[in-house]
Amino acid sequence: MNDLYEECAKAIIDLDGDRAEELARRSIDEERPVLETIEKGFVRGIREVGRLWEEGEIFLPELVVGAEAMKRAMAVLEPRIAAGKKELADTHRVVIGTIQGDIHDIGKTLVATMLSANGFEVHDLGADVPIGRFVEEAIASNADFIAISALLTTTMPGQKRVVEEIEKRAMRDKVRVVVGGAPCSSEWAAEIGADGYAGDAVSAVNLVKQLATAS
Ligand code: B1M
Repeated sequence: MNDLYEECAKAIIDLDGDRAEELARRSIDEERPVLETIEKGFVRGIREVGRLWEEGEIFLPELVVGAEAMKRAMAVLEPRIAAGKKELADTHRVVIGTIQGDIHDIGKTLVATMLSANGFEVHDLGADVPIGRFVEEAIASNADFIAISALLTTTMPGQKRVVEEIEKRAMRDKVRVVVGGAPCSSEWAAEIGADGYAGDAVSAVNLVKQLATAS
């Protein structure tokens, strides 16, 4: 494992936001690939913090501080994800958010940044987004995709309710729903009638591109 990425992971595990931010800047100075720094460094760190919390080795306030350190690093790195050509934005708009009851927004924001960098017009509603808000924004922005993140098994059913809501409003032919987040899967997407599932930000871009081309 690359030493810098190891240090990035360690900064998060040490709950050290100053260090995380400093290492994020160093990775830019060293011209490291941004996504690689995020995935191989910081994401590994926050997942380890999650594991430590799950096993009772740290407490919730520490998990919160770890997430804050992670967000500081992401704030430095995300603007560096190269902006792509905007030609897809003329035809494809994506409404994205984390489902109601769920405040996990680090992964969702990375997916939103990647979609934007790949030319989609992205309407990011943030976290804890009510079911109806996804649909209202899709109507207002004339979006053809709704991307819904859920990190909790307890909030996943909200993704199904969004699908039901667009069916109820007779919008199913116009809007594709894609889902993601750690507890989701292709099987879950099929079960709730969504159009696809992506396990990470790169796959999310590929999925939306593939569905956009197929339409
Ligand atoms: Co929470 N949390 N958390 N948490 N937290 C998890 C999810 C958990 C797995 C930890 C654990 O037990 N090991 C667990 C869920 C268990 C379950 O449901 N089965 C959990 C829990 C239980 C909770 C609380 C209930 C704890 C409590 O209060 N008792 C609480 C819930 C709050 C709420 O939402 N109502 C809670 C709170 C928090 C913090 C606030 C402290 C913080 C979130 C801060 C924030 O996001 N602003 C936090 C964190 C940081 C985590 C872990 C450690 C890390 C999540 C993360 O940011 N990962 C997490 C453990 C884990 O995931 N291993 C955990 C990094 C991020 C880049 O990855 O989010 O997976 P990820 O996103 C990926 C992919 O999933 C995918 O692409 C992204 C980039 O590659 N993806 C999509 C995501 N969304 C997509 C949408 C798409 C496509 C792909 O659309 C098409």
